[in-house]
Amino acid sequence: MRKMRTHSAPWRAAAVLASVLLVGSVAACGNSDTGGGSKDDGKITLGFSQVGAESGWRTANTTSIKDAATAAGIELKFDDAQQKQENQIKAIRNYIQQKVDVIAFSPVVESGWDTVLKEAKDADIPVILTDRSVDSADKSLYKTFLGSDFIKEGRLAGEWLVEQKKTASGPVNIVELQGTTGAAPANDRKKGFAEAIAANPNLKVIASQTGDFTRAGGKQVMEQFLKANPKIDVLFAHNDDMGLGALEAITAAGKVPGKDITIITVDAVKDGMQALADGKFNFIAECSPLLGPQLMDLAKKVHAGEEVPARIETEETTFTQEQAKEALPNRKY
Ligand code: GYE
Repeated sequence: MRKMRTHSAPWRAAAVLASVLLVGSVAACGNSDTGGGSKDDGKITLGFSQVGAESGWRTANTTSIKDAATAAGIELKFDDAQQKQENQIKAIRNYIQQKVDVIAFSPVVESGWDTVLKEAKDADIPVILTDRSVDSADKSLYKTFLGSDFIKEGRLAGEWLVEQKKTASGPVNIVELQGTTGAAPANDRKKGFAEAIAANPNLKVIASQTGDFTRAGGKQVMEQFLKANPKIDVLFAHNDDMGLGALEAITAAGKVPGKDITIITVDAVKDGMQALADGKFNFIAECSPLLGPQLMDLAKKVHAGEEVPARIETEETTFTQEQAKEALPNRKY
């Protein structure tokens, strides 16, 4: 800036004010170099806060996002929150401070996001929810939610069971391994499953507890279930990994998984599909982790100020043991 020739107090004040305004407007502009957002090369910067690395699904999801960012020429800032909401909030605040162009995240739990989402909105940074949603009443806090219909996944799991057990004359005892407490897929899969099995009063969930979506959690909780309940007919696990952990507990208890205990899971990652093809699992409702390409597409659109649908649902299917055998050779994750 050119130096002022006069040194009178009003001029100095005006000069200071002018430079403050100038700096302010440059900093507010998402395309400035100083902001750490988009560079002169025109690259979009996307700040992404991932839940963690708790499952095969999550690992595949992370790979999909990283690969898709590279392919789309988007600069990705990636943070692993280790299944902690406070870490995600910290990461989002960092992205706001760095003035990234777009923020995306997969909220570990559904509640408690309004404040930080409001901060992003006030900073004019569009937010995309991916994989899991939030329960905020104010839908203007984010641009779109890209992910699966978890209620439907739970329902499909339950409907399959209702069909299998339609001739059962006595009680069918079900144990349930829930996902992370407060997470959308845990809440919704539980709900969808419960709604579906209500069609047959013989089907009863006798125990339901969180295994945190991990193999270790699934194994440990299944051990407790087996100790406390002499007759378990069915296990519904909210993801493959917990089901895989539970297999160890079931075998150690001298029972045959897939025969003595019918096992239903969600996800259809490779290890889950292998267990299904091997006859250890009985049914999987698919949940696709390959959200990267769609996410990058959305990031470009919201950055350009284009309208995007408020909800984009992932397409998915279900697998029986026979279908798993067929699909396994071409399974990418
Ligand atoms: O099913 C589970 C993962 O949010 C859909 O999170 C995702 C779930 C997935 O840990 O394996």
